[in-house]
Amino acid sequence: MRLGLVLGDQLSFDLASLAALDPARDALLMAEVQEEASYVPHHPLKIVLIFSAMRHFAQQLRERGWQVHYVELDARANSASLVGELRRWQHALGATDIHVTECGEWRLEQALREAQLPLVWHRDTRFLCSREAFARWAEGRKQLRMEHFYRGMRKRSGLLMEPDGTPAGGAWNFDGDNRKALPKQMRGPFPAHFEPDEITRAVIALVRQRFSDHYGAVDGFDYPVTAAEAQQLWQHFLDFGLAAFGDYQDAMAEGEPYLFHARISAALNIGLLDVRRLCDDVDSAWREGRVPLNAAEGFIRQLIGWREYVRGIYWLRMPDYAGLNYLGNQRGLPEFYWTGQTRMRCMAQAIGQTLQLGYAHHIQRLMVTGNFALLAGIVPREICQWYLAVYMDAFDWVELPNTLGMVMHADGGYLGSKPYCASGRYIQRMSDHCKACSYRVDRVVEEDACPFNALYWHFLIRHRRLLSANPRLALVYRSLESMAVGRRDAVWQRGEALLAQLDAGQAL
Ligand code: DLZ
Repeated sequence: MRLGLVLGDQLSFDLASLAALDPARDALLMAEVQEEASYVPHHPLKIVLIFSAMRHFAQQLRERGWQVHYVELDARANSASLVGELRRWQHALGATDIHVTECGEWRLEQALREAQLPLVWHRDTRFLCSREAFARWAEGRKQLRMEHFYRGMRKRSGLLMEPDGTPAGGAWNFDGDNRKALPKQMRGPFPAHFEPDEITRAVIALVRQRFSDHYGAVDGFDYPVTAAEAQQLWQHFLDFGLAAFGDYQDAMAEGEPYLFHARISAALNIGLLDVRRLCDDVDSAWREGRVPLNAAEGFIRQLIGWREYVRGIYWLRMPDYAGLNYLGNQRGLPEFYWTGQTRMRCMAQAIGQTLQLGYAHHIQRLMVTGNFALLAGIVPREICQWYLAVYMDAFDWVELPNTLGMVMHADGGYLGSKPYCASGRYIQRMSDHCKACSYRVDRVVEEDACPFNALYWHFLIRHRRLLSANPRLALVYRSLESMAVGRRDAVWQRGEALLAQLDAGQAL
């Protein structure tokens, strides 16, 4: 007989390895293992999501006639690793072949490939662009720009395209419309909430008992754990979120963790939703006049642009990519990333909601917690591990290029054409945090000045040699040059003092 492995982020009935097997003759293995749950200290909510969704999926596979060997974390013989479980079950069942679908993470795929098991590999067809197709696209190109990749994906898929082959609305990108601050009194739609059932409640008890040393709350779990529930979450977004998603996708507001964001990335990344169906739904919503084009285009760009592009880069460049540190950063991750205890209001809010919900949206990740790590010169590996641990949707293939490349510029601009460094002014423009902050965003060098301001200039000064020739930074380097020498020294000194505080283990 043959055995199929279904991983915790492969919970789709159309998984390629399932299609290759026969429920009448073959068996499946699913295993909750300590190694996967602790190679970084995953947020307890993320472990609940994965174990509960795995248990629900195993039940549904059995209902469809599959023989599923499901190993719970507490099972007596659990060997604590996926390789160990595969060995154990191959032996027990006398399996001749083990069918697996490409892993999301290089780490696990490497461990499986080195394990000397009779593996039969299948492509992960849940992505629109295979690893091979991306490598072909990348070959011979001087620069890999997301925008070029995205245009190709639009043409290939026909999404938001006119019959004559031009992009809908005459442009590929409506980003200019998508940077509005949230008007006062405006609130996002009420979030869709999924009450834990008996299976999820049992998993919550297990996680509470076994992972109490991981950062983050376990209470309040309300995520979808089946494809049907994930579909409800998606429909909720189509009905109430998508129309305003474009306009306010970069906005941040106190007490509004989700705003008009879909919150579907975790369900999508573990296989409960299908990217093609999501894109078709958004395309239809625009064609039927239910949502404006800037919202539809902004959303589809995230899915067939960024998401597929970062996965392509990951598989093209791993494992070397993970070790890059272009800016030579040496500072450890400040303790307040794990506690949220900082007087910087935007950071406290973004980290606080992350610890509470395992969620922050892309601008909080890029321009608040990410921007601070960039400006403060945090070792890329440390901040990457933090993102991988704390977010419900984080898997290495998506988190590493986003954090190491886009946030930290540690790949020297391979993925993004410039570092996304910004002062407190950006955060002030896009949020209401600064009004409630104990620092003053309109000051730079004083004791009570927003730390982002001096750190921004300090970053530009200390990396002048590497960054000043970048045409996208020409304007900021010109304003640095035009700063009076005395002022520049004061800004540098304030930056030095802030970094010294971090080095002394003090929160800002
Ligand atoms: C993230 C995760 C966790 C927490 N636990 C498990 C597990 O116990 N069993 C499993 O099959 N998968 C788990 N996962 C997802 C894997 O880490 C993921 O499949 C790999 O990172 C490869 O993409």
